[in-house]
Amino acid sequence: MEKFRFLTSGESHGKCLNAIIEGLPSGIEVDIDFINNELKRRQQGYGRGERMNIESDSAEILSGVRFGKTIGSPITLVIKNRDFENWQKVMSTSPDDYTDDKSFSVYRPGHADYAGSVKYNQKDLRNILERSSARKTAIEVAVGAIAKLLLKQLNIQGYSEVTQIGSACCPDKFHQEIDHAKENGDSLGGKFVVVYKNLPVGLGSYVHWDRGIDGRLAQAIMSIPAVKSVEIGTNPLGICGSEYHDEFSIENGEICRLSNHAGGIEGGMTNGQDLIISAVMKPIPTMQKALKSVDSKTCEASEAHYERSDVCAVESCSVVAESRVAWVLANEILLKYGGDNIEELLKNYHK
Ligand code: EPS
Repeated sequence: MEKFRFLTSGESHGKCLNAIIEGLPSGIEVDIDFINNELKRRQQGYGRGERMNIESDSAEILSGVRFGKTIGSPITLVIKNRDFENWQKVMSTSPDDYTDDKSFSVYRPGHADYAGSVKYNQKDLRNILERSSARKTAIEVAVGAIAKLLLKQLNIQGYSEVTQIGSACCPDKFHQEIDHAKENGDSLGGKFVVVYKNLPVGLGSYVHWDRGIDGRLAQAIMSIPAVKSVEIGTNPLGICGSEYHDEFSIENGEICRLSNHAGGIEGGMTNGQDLIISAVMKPIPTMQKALKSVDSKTCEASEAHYERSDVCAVESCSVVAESRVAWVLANEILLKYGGDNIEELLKNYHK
């Protein structure tokens, strides 16, 4: 069920990225500096490629906000791709501008190239790369920033942290690990954790499979490009039940827990503890080191296509995941408490 919904559009080297959001209450304060700071956070992180020196993402709000507050109508967001200036001909929408400059036909293992080209019957793999690129996560973070602004009104806030890069589990070693991969023309993945605090009890439900908030969160994070696994709370493998499950106690008349292995979710519902989700990102599939591949035009063996890319983007990915969790939480809050305006939502929430 969706209350808060949106669509995005835009290609990596196209003119811009766009979003239309619908279903947010009126009266939410929209702080454009906060949105742009989130965009800046997503662009940071050691191991990002040259593209990040070209882009300096900022969002423009085209509708749905007046004098700094939502007015209940659909919100339109746009982020311009600065790099478009260098790709105008290549990304033109007009048949008169046809060029095969920047076209490629050798699949990159691990990317969407192969399945995407079969599915959409495209000979030029550029047509697959452009939308499958993680560039689109920029506009998703702008949408997430607005969801975060709604959550902030309820004093719900989150953060994320990178916990592993390649084989290094200690931040002191992260840069070294990335430098090493870069020297070898290779790429690296890693792991991160997202935490949200001060959630109410009972977001999501156990009554039907598609209403569990754990499933919804897993879908939202798993579909970030390159994410391969999502985990909620402590990985329970090898831990017996008596050690894993979070025992209850009473302190000053309040029901408390002695641990939080469940990561704040039991039976598909938030239980009032901190929400803790971690995810693993695979190494980026575009890399200088030549992987074995096939040229889709000649059907002959070839080295995989390479173009400018990042060496490691785990830090960015963690910011994207924070945003996606914010969408899911905002939707669940609106489903549970309702409200067409912020006053109504706050009244229902604090009842
Ligand atoms: C990406 C390839 C690189 C990344 C890009 C994702 O872009 P380019 O091909 O232009 O060098 O920098 O990420 C972004 C542009 C971004 O804003 O995060 C890919 O193929 O997924």
